[in-house]
Amino acid sequence: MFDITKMVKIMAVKVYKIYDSRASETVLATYNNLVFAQSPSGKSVGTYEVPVAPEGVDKAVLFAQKKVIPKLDFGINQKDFDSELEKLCGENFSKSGSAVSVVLSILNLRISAYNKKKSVYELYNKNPKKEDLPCLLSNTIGGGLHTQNKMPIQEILGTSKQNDFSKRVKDGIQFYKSVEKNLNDKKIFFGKNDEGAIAFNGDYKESLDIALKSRPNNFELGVDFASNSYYKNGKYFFGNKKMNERKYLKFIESVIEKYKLFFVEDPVTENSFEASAELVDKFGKEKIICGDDLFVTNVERLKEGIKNKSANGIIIKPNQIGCLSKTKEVVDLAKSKGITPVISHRSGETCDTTIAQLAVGWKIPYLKESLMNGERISKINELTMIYNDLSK
Ligand code: 2PG
Ligand code: MG
Repeated sequence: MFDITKMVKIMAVKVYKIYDSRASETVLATYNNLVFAQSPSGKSVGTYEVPVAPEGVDKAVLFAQKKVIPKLDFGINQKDFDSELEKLCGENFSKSGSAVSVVLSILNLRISAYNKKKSVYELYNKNPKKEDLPCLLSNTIGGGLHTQNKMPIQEILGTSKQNDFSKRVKDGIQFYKSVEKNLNDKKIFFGKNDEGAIAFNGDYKESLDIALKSRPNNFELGVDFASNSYYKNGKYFFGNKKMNERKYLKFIESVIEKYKLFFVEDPVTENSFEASAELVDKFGKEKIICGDDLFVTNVERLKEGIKNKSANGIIIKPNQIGCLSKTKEVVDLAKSKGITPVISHRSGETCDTTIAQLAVGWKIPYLKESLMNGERISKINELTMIYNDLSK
């Protein structure tokens, strides 16, 4: 029999192939052209992440249109939605990939917010305060897989410790501009990389020296080593150095100390739970030793990290695990164990601002992003709007 409700739903929720900030194919989902969700993708990808689109974006979109959307109700309880979604998309979203599963998961949440006439963050945070706005970890000088230069460190990040969110944004921008000025003064040519971070052809020392010199007051430095990208067959190939794990750990410790890094992401490769624990043991009281490729927002890997005391920080990226409920489970577990969650953009981004909303909704203390380019600053602008609303 002709089912009118199903028909309406099919017409209302649509998915499209679109392009991200790197002009790579990704997915957009919309409900009546009123509610939107878009999916990002990474370049320095952990082995254990859910793949973006195993058979390409065209097939993923077709799969969503034919096999997934017609069977789903939208605007329902997020956990119920995500569990139905996973049944249709295959265990760990293996059939659909994360581009489709994440946009549909986000779309469900956004439809729930729309139906309740609320912002996404208000669905979770019943008593939001401007103190719930995150500190920013802003990628400012780039290397690694995101940049064509000789710097093995993927990201040099800065964070302002000021209480007021708007001052944190200003400090981050000041840091970026003062790096630009210091490079200009030295007549060093530079450009921008995948994430809008400054790209010049300095080695890691020149890059960290410039960062140290350009810091505003109340400002601290961090790095994402993304060490998977320079690890092969048991050795770390860092610039012109080739090191075994022991030697490499000593080297990392010296960099952390020399540059007073307060945030250190993926210093060791993705299966090195024990080596990472050594760094936590040494620095964990004052610094955040954070796992990204190590955990890939996966609750089982986080449990392994908790058992080994491998990290006191965890990067949170919904598309690594495929849906929002599984992401929230990881955030909740991390918080309950005193592990600091850091919600993060991907290097291939869109103007979707859901991670900014979730940062406030889930009370996540740090948001990792970059302050340049539309697809990045859109998250900061979303937080600025929330800040203004909560300041009234
Ligand atoms: C990272 C991210 C974001 P990508 O390694 O933390 O900066 O990069 O999205 O390429 O994995
Ligand atoms: Mg990383």
